Amino acid sequence: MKSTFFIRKNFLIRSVAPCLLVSVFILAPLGCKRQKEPPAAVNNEIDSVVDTVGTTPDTVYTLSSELYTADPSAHVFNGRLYVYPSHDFESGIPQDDLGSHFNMEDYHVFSMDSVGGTVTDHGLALHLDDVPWAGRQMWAPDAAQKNGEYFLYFPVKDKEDIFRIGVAKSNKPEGPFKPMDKPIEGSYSMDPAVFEDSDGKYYMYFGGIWGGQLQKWSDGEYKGEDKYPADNEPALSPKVALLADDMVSFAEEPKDVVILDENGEPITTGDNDRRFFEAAWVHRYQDKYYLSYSTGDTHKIVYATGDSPYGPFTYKGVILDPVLGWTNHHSIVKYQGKWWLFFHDSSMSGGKTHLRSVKMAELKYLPDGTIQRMNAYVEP
Ligand code: FUB
Repeated sequence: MKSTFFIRKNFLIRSVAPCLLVSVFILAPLGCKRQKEPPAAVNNEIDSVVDTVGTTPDTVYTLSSELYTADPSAHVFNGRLYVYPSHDFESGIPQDDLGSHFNMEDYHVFSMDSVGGTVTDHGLALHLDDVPWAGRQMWAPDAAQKNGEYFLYFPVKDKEDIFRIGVAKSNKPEGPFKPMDKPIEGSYSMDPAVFEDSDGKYYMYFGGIWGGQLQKWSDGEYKGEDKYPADNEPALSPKVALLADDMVSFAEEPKDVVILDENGEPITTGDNDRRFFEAAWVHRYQDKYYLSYSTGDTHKIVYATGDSPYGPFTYKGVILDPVLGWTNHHSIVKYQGKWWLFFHDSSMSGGKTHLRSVKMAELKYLPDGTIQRMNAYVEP
């Protein structure tokens, strides 16, 4: 059934109890209560009107009841499922359109050896204070492994308040990670996602608009001011760069990842329901590359497919309808024979946008390779 609802833009900020540094807890299907109909209208500003047609997942698992976490990047290393999230906490910074309220300072890594089993929080993996060039706001990370070494990629603002992408290394997937003393040369903006192709090449996708600062860059240079293409022009694209053998530098200048509509035309700036906002993720299914991303101010996770890791990618549809909270950010991984969507929402904090919780649910493909649209909205 198709229904229409309004998305809330602002949420109240309150303090929360301090989080435990290291804990082990059971992966509880906390989110597996049946989804209720979203409210017909909510308080605060009305931000957009969204059609919800997604199917409710059978089971939604919440990974931690101890920490607020977000932006989950999931990978299978040595047969175990590892999740690299942001670590939300209450810093008291008021909410704004630049995401200043996402004032995170460290990362924890989660892991599990079965879906529905015990989730281990491996404790502090990296702290802002350990990164010599970092200023503030440790946002959505990702990880990769090569030749027994593990790499944590993290966006953080430098001391001039410009987002850069850093790398930290460990000989264990859970860390702790030791950061390089400079960000990746030529990196900018945020939300790095590293994709390992079947030929052993690694690509980093990155970028995000508004608080993600992508609109402040052109031709790889920081311009300082916001510059968006006109509504009828091609939207700003996520970026992709091949990683060098050392995994801590780019082997090439970052390129635009072009996203096309069904007519082969680039998706435009004014197409808020489909244009790229942040949270690029790439995975492979059968013989296609799937680029998925958040539409930001229309709060969806959508996807496009292509024949090369560089694209172009053609828009296909919605993966995840808006969740409770402003942001929507995800990853997709195959584990123990099934595909899983990792995402977050603000249900554990009662709807506070900057205090989110990581969840996972099975992702299903239809026979033609399209992804079954999901709705995991829960009321606060
Ligand atoms: O968590 C901080 C930022 O919010 C992420 O980098 C974005 O993708 C959004 O989820």
